[in-house]
Amino acid sequence: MSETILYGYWRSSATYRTRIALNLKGISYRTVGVHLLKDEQVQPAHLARHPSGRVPILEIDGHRIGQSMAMVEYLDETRPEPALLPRDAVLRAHVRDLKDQIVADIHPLNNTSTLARLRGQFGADDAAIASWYEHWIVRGFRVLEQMLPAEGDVCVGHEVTLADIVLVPQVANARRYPQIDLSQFPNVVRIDAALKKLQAFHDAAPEQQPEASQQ
Ligand SMILES: N[C@@H](CCC(=O)N[C@@H](CS)C(=O)NCC(=O)O)C(=O)O
Repeated sequence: MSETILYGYWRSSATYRTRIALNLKGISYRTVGVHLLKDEQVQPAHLARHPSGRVPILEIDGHRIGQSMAMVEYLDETRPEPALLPRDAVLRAHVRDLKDQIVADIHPLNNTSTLARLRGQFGADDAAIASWYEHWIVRGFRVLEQMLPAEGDVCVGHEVTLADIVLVPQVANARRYPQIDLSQFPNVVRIDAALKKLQAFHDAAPEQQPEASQQ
């Protein structure tokens, strides 16, 4: 069987999603670092892997996949246990609804290249960037807070799903901006704390990656 390789950046939340899914599925893999602060994602060596110019890229079963959610769904389709989507169609839709609140509606607005464009094209300084970042986190987390259950350790039902895989990395991103008061989102904070106790989530955390100690 071919080696599984995750091309990513230790602090990237999209890479963090894929690490969680690989761990949940019990797949061993090797990481190849693509340093975002050195713009390695847009260098020819990385573009040759995938034209997106982003991380992560996953090499698995002899294929390369871009987009963290395409990776996670591929893993779920080819390694069905533990399932990352409920059987019930309504619950599946709810999981995808929650997942896209983050993947589609929050994350791209606060991505590194979006923030760089705000600086480069519109002269945004650090304060303006922080305010922009906070705006989209707070708006998105207000939605999540209302959609999440008032009790329990996961986003939907009793099992870990795609929604949990994207929630924890997004909360980690939010915590990088200390002015964002997460106490206004008690359901988000409770579920994040519970999930991070699971081995697959713990081992995938940025601070557990070897690069974290090299900073
Ligand atoms: N929708 C993509 C997002 C990938 C993405 O934007 N990754 C970020 C790091 S979290 C990145 O590569 N940023 C570098 C850039 O935007 O140039 C996915 O889920 O994989």
